[in-house]
Amino acid sequence: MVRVCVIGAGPSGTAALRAFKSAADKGAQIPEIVCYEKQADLGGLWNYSWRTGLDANSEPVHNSMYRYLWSNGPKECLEFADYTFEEHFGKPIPSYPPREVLHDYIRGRIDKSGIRKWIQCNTAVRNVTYDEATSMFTVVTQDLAANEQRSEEFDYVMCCTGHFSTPNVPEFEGFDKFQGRILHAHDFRDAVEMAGRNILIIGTSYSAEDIASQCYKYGVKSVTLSWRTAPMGFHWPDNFTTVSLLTKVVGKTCHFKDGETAEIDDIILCTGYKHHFPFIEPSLRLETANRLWVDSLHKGIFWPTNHKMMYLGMQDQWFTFNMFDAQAWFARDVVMGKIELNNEELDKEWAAWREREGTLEGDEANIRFQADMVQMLIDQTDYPSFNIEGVVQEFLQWEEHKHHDIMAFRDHPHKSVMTGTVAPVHHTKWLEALDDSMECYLKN
Ligand code: FAD
Ligand code: NA7
Repeated sequence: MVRVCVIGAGPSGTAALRAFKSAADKGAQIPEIVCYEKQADLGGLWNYSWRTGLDANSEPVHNSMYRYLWSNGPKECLEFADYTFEEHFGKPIPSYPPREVLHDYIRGRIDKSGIRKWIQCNTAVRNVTYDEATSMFTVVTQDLAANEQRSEEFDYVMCCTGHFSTPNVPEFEGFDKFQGRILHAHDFRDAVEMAGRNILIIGTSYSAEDIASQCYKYGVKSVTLSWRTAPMGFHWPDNFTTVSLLTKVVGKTCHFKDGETAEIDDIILCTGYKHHFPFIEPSLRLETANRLWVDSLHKGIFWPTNHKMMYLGMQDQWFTFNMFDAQAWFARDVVMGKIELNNEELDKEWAAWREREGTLEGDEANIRFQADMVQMLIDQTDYPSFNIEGVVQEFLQWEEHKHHDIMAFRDHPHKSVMTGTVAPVHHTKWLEALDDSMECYLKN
């Protein structure tokens, strides 16, 4: 029997499992699926851990999410087309759920389809190699509870281990003598500890924007935002200052490229993450920057010289859960022989997407690029078709709300293209909602 190894049970890995189960539900003969997950539960980054550094099994902590994290985009833009929020929660819910609510939603789809049994938790993949002679992969795993290594053979491997977990940590002059705390966003957990402090944030993307907002919500004294390429361009509260790139630190004084200075207690490096797959043999290992059209991968999924090696969810992300689904359904159909891939055409197609990526200017063009990628994939599978242009419109409204008031965009309701429902307005404004438990969020 054909065997498929799925590495990681986050949103991408569980999308792969769901894709195969959906084919089985329609009567297809599916391969044997084995999913290895190093954490104790599924959900990937949405499976919160208070830990930083190493976990209880001495593995690097995967989690990069923080305690009071609420969705940074409307839930209507990530909704599964085959399992809506309304189906899961039994009623419409507001548009920007906290972490715990989204984790529950991810788990709900897997539990409903009865495929948790395919996931082996507490099992870390250590090594993946491919043998040209047998056309098989050997996957070496470590059972972290029993502390035992095992080796198994597979016909296909889907790497779904995410790429927002291994931090990119630059060093600036004087860091070794800084008289405060320096941490990367990956290790940021509780905004309450920043109450009353003067913080410096380096970076201008999602982590910078959201951690700065979190710290404001929980009582930070001041926020200094340092940019390298361009500032974020939002209307920040009065205790925020935007400065150029950090050049050096002397004691607690931070110096910036354009001559500004600031007295800082804590420095938070929101400087992004690395695609890091040390367990994949070098000849099949994805190396790419965080971008919309990643290096090498045909269709954004398949290793160019060996299509049996697949990567899901490796793009920079506007679309998330339903994009992973689109990739998973497509990858499934390649495994099951429903879609054939032609190398020559794929090389040309890859180059055309890369060229288009190079011409993108502004958020709308970026969102539309990823929307077209999702459309290209779902057009060829039986993933429930959904109104992708409708999702783009929700994204554009979200952008407008953010630029109008960065501290209030989460108070707006959005419309689901899956159900047609406009979300209810949450009972408490985001800035005042300090209890982010699922129980509190779901209260009418
Ligand atoms: P992950 O969620 O990272 O899951 C990968 C899984 O692989 C993990 O469970 C991990 O334990 C497992 N794994 C890793 N290595 C191994 C190994 N060697 N062996 C076995 N298992 C392994 N997206 C949104 O849509 N909305 C948001 O609001 C949002 N907020 C975010 C906030 C932060 C701080 C970050 C970092 C990301 C956020 N994202 C958000 C994007 C996020 O990447 C996706 O939502 C999603 O979690 C990606 O799913 P994934 O399965 O590809 O990767
Ligand atoms: P991103 O989106 O990859 O952004 C990384 C940021 O880090 C970006 O603003 C970079 O600036 C900046 N960066 C990287 N290296 C440096 C150095 N050396 N100096 C200064 N600035 C630097 O990562 P995020 O963590 O924000 O977001 C990842 C996910 O987490 C995302 O999907 C969210 O949903 C949450 P640049 O523009 O390149 O100058």
